[in-house]
Amino acid sequence: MASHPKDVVITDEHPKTLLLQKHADYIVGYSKKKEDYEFTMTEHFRMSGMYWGITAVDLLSQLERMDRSQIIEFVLQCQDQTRGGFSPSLGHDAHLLYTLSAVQLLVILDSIEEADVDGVVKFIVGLQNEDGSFSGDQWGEVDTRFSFCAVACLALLKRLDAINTDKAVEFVMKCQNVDGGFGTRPGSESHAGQIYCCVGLLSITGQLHRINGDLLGWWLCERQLPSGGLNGRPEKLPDVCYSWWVLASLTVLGRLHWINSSKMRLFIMATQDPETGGFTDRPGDMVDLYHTLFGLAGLSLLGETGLKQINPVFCMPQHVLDRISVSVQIMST
Ligand code: GRG
Repeated sequence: MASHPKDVVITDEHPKTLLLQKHADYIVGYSKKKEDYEFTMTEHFRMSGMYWGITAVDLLSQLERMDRSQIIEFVLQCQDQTRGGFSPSLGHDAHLLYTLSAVQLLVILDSIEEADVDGVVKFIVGLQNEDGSFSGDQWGEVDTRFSFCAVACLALLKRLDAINTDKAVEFVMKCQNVDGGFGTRPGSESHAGQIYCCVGLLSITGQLHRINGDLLGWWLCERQLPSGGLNGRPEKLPDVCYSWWVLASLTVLGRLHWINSSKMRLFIMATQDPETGGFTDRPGDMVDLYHTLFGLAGLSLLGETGLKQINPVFCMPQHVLDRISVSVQIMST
């Protein structure tokens, strides 16, 4: 029996150690099965799927197994020649979500100069609204996720001066709640994913002093359930992806040690599928690339042996950010 109504039970049957080679084989295999049902059904977010896979396989030190030139060619084909942004797949519309994934992929693969960088900057600049917020695309939806995507992209391209960063920060601050967390828009409920985006934006822009680290750190630690897993907001089930959104935020706040890391590690380990490789949201479910990246990335933050170090703001291997000399602010405690 779970000791909490919205929790899962971890048993001795679940994996306890990192099945590193299984995960590398799962990701490399996924990229080769282009006729599969699952591959076809993920076309509408393919660019992000590729970023999840490439980042994960680099954390596992097996990037050389991926077809680098094929990936670069795909990414470049997805840049909208008129708008400048990237679409998730050929024939889809450009969006900030996939523009960040595309820029991350090109930076990881050391080929950003092959893209129309001025076009990307123009696309992002055109999406900033008068109040400092960002729309995701031409259709206008506003979300703090898009603020993060815009600022993270420009930081990677070293073109942050192209937008009004003061206004971008002011908008994010308007999305902060009395519990210390952040939501999608002013007045929206705090959610760990949005918190990651807002904390990341404030880190990139050097504005972390605007956060009450103790209050937000407390809210984030409250996400840990008796199983060791984390949920994204109160009364919700744990999901391994929050081992990224929450642990990365705590890392930036300088409070990662506030979490019970041994229980966290066991929960993440239990979400591995020993047969197929890959990670699931919760023990026993189906694996996918999204949960595989965030399971591995969470373990990397916890210092797991055999994994490369991940950057807590950009969710990219740290060696890549060192290569391009992009650094982030971490709150001192
Ligand atoms: C570079 C890693 C990276 C990200 C780019 C898109 C983005 C920036 C961040 C997304 C942050 C976010 C909102 C994550 C949450 C994703 C998620 C599990 C949403 C599900 O929400 P609900 O309400 O799930 O369906 P819960 O867990 O609350 O039941």
